[in-house]
Amino acid sequence: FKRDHHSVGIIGAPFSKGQPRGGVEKGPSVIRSAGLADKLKAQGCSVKDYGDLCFEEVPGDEPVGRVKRPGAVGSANQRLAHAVYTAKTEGHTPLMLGGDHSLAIGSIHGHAAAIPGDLSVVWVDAHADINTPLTTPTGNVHGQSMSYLIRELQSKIPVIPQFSWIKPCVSAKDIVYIGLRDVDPEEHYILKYLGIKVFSMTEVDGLGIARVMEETCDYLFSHVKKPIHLSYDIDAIDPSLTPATGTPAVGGLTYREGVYITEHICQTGLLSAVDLVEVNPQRGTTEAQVQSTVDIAVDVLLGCFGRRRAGNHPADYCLPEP
Ligand code: 4U7
Ligand code: MN
Ligand code: MN
Ligand code: MN
Repeated sequence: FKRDHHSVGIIGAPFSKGQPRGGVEKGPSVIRSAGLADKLKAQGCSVKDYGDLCFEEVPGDEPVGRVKRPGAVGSANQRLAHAVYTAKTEGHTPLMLGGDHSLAIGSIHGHAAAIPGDLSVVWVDAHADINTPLTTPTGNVHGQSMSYLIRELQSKIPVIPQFSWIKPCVSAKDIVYIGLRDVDPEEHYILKYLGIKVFSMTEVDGLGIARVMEETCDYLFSHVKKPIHLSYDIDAIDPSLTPATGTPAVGGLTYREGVYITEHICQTGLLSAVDLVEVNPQRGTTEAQVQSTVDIAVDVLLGCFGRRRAGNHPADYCLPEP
């Protein structure tokens, strides 16, 4: 088991136009205010904060087919891809704070461009976010992100000029989903059609989270060990714990399961980039609900970067002599 000391490159992505609800653009600021950087440093990480990206207004951003706000989503993700690419090539593990989950397009794209071979994706979410522009029931890009990235799906993706820079860069066999429980029929078909590995909440219930993570790694490492992109939607966790999010779904992960996933991925030594998305401080009904959501998001991230519930100490710690 390996737990290297990451240098974390924090990238704030205050973007909400991949879905209709305001407030998710405040995610980066509430997560930073909860002390993320200092807590990462206290557990031995070095941290470079790249600050928040600035996204341009796109006037007259009419839908293309069903796809809403293609101009804003396309341009924000192109900027994010460049930022993630830069952080990665500068030697950091990019940590993208969203914003909505459409941002996984740019984050995964930039990550893939910065590494020599392919990457694998662990997608932790109540939802599969794999609708194509032709199957999406809502038109919201945060429910379509994966469809633009998977090589085997490209013959089913119509041309969207604002997305023409996106090069599909992930193979279906290199993806694992964890936590699914609200999947559209068309998405369920796509998952089966591509043979994608899924641990829905049914598998989490049946196998337990420890076996789910063991099987996730056995599956991903069965050929070559590829760098892992972890894309973590906070709505994977049960909405009784993380209610401040745009599309809550009952029956989610416990706090302990949610953190166990990140502890386990951390100890593979292969974690190469992380997204934490869909924290929306305007969706909680009380201050306590927002606080709980943000605190859990921070704990999930600390688990990604070496925090263990058993405790941690610096490698060079020496007991004081009397
Ligand atoms: B999230 C949905 F129809 N599937 O496509 C869609 F139910 O990033 C929801 O996981 C997508 O929060 C949820 O709009 C996107 C809907
Ligand atoms: Mn999502
Ligand atoms: Mn979701
Ligand atoms: Mn793999």
